[in-house]
Amino acid sequence: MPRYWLQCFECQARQQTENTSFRCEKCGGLLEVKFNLSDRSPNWKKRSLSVWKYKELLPIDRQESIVSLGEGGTGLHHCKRLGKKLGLKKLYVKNEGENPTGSFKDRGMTVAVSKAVEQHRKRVICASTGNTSASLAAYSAKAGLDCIVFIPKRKIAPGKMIQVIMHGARIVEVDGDFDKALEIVVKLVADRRDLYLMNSVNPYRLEGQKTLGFEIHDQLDGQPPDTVILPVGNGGNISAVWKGFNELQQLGLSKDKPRMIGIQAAKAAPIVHAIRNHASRVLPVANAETIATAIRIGSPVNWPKVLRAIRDSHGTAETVTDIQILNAQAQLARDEGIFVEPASAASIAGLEKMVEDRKIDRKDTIVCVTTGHGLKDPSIIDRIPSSKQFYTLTGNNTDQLNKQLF
Ligand code: AN7
Repeated sequence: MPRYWLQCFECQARQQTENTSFRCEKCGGLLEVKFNLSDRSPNWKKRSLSVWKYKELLPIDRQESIVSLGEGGTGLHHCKRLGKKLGLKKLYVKNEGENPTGSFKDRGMTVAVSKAVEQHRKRVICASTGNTSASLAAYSAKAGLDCIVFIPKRKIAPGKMIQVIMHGARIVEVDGDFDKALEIVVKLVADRRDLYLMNSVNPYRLEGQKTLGFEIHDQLDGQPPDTVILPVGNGGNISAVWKGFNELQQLGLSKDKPRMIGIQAAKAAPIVHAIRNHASRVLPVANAETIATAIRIGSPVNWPKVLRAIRDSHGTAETVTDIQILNAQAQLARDEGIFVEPASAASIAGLEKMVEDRKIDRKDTIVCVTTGHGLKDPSIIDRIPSSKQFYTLTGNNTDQLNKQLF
């Protein structure tokens, strides 16, 4: 029996070959990596926290293939001050902005770029709302790969844009949104064997991202939390983290699994609509719009995986408005010293809304995943909720300043 293989998420067919679009050769469904978990008792205890700590459960065959910038091992911060305001004793933030390029994407990219190297690929491609392209550009630089990214014109946060440029990727600005960019990229890869697709339909990427679940479990001393709350765009991350918790259970390392809660921006919330309507499919939302450009996605490709993660875990999905996102972003920064980008603050905003609506048990252990660093998006500077922070010194009049300050 092999250590791992590719299998269809829908019809369970084991894949004989790997096609360029990462779709099932029988039914066209999404693929996932399956591991033979029966004869595995990994001894992880002595290793320090990182994505590659869990290498037995990552689909890379040769150590020499690994392309790493030191990803994973991010902080799980006990948020006592914010927790107190919300009446929650066990509120944690898993801060993925602490990764090398400032987002959770690095967990997936280290694995998928390693796979590209292992398969002797020379050229990688993705569509992106920003963080995927920033991460891919960096890992491609490290691996010496030709990197091409498709991004929606003028809708990328400046911090992400500078990363892509700095790491030397070639950039195609698409007149349209992320959904259009991905559509073009998927068409491109279908005809060309020399392009390796790096969006989250690439199942190897999600394997790296599942280590987010492993780490949370480790950092809570081998206990799964009751609830994990994440922002959702394409839905790769929530599905990957759920897969991680499932594998821990299958390995006998965890009895329980958390409920998975996905948060979307109110005007980009196709998953929330489907969950609310008990629908079997997710219908795309046209003209998705939000200040959280990272999750400005109307047609999430991983929707079948997201619906299953939320429903199997007895979780749910919620919307938040841009105002709620901006308020939560400032509150987390001011109460906890954690500065995250707007999309990430959606998880905090969603938690606050659910606490208010009494949809969260206050005794629960709750982990909010903040997916990207606040410095990614300085463009929101004029929309930070105001508090009195600026004072003026006129001439040398320190007496007057003293009166203002103290
Ligand atoms: C900060 O970079 O889709 O639900 O192209 O950057 O796994 O899509 C980014 C997504 C959440 C949503 N938070 O994750 C891209 C891209 C941040 C993000 C998400 C993204 P998925």
